[in-house]
Amino acid sequence: MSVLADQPHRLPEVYHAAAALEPADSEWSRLPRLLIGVTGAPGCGKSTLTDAMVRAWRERHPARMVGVVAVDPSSPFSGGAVLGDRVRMMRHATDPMVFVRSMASRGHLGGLALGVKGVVRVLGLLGCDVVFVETVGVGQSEVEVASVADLVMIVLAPGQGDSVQLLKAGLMEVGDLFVVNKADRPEAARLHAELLSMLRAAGDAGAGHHGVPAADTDDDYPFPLLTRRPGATIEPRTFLVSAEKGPGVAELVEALETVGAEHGTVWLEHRRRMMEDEVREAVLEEAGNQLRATLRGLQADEEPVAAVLEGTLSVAAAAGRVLAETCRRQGRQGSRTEDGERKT
Ligand SMILES: Nc1nc2c(ncn2[C@@H]2O[C@H](COP(=O)(O)OP(=O)(O)OP(=O)(O)O)[C@@H](O)[C@H]2O)c(=O)[nH]1
Ligand SMILES: [Mg+2]
Repeated sequence: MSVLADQPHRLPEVYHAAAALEPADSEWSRLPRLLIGVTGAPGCGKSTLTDAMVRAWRERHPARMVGVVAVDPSSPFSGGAVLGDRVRMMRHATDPMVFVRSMASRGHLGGLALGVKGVVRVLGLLGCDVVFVETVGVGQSEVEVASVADLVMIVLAPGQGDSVQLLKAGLMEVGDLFVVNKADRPEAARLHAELLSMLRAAGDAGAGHHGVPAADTDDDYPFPLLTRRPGATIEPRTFLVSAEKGPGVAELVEALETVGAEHGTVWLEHRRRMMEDEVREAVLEEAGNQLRATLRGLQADEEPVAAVLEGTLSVAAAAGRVLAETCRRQGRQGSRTEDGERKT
């Protein structure tokens, strides 16, 4: 308790330690009940759709809180989206049951995934029932969004390249819910039909072969097997909606709710694994920071660098000494902290 009270800056450490020590009753199980990643090409309507889903969710459950994490790409090409997102989300600005948090990223989630996880957890602790994480689908981000969400929603819209390109981008493996948006446009129905037949064909080809890499497909077959990302829990489903005009949104939200109710327990297991990964990442990062701090203090004429230069110590042995020195310093620091805690 004293760490929490006296050293608030150490809160993240306390968080990680609690997750590692008490997995049966810790924060990973208090994450939002539904954690949905929303991704897709720039301009396909992710923000408009998220906004519509938030509204529909609030109407269904007036007493439940909703969170939105909008990962804003800071790329000059889509920089304008930042303001657009904020303006659209302003609709919920006066709704005390909706929390919106924007985060900047340079084109993809990358190292930001850790930050997104943290924000999602805080939203869960605040009591958000459902959290939507919106990321622009460029390159790897749709794969990365799967590492922070239970369900990955891929948004498509007519006029954004054909669906064959979609397959090449590897989206098929990642998506759980494929939403063709802008249904009010005439080309949307064709895109939806195409997508459906591709999913069916890929599913037929892949039946009984889940997990087989796409490279194992029959060369004559135009579509790769429908392999799924690790952790995928449902068979992919498609939807045709108009985020702006409304049709289809209620059905989509209904499906989210049904899937959430059916898969909640499976997701808990998935979340536990995500949390374990997070602890591992955090430990490695912290160890790296401490080792770098030790290295910064080393001069070229000091041990063990000098010994390596003189040829009396191997590089590997020098690395071992730096590690030992780091542990020694940490030990000293640790005992000081404990003394401090005992005194309080
Ligand atoms: N016709 C039509 N236009 C839509 C629909 N949904 C969104 N749009 C329009 O599509 C444009 C992009 O919408 P956004 O919601 O900003 O798309 P986004 O995917 O969040 O865009 P980025 O965040 O920049 O990647 C806007 O001009 C919207 O008004 C729809 O259902 N029908
Ligand atoms: Mg957007």
